[in-house]
Amino acid sequence: MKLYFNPQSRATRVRWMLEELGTPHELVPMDFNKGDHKKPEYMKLHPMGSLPAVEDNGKSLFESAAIVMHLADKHPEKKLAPAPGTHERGEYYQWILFAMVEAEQPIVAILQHTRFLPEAERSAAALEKATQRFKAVAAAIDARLKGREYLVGNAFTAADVVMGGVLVFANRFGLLADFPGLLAYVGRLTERPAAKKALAA
Ligand SMILES: N[C@@H](CCC(=O)N[C@@H](CS)C(=O)NCC(=O)O)C(=O)O
Repeated sequence: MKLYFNPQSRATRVRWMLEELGTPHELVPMDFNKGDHKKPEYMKLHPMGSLPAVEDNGKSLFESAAIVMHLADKHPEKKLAPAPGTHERGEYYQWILFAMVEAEQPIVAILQHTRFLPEAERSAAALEKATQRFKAVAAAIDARLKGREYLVGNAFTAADVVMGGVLVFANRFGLLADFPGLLAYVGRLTERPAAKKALAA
């Protein structure tokens, strides 16, 4: 399997999953500065020209969480996804979508309005809104993790890879400082050998 990869991108969560599974893979380096991700060849794999995408036997997939979930299903023997149709499977979808839709969005907005956007385009109001939203989302994840080590069924699953990918990114910018439970969770996840390998800069 080929993973189109940049260490400063969401491709790291797919790499983490591949490492958890022990799936042999090739990292195809993508240089954002050179615009590798917008070259016609790559745009055939990803219609938005974003990372990550994977390619295997002439077939490709994009969207980081979709790739992670697909990999978990391809290897049921690794038990990184609850069985389809069970309540735990529902919770697994719930937390993966919560990570992608509810958690990642305010994190990106906070970073845009503090670092990434040119100063003239930053908005104090948008920053405040995203900050309040992130606090509520972080509190919800924190509450879920009270008395449990992982998000679903008290075993490590691909939901932790997706949520971990999002929270590790947030933590890099100090956004988890008020949430000791989330810091402990991120600490547990990043101690895993697969995470160490995948998240190393
Ligand atoms: N929802 C997508 C987001 C993909 C995305 O925005 N990737 C960033 C890097 S983390 C990117 O490639 N940005 C450059 C661009 O889209 O032009 C996913 O999770 O795969």
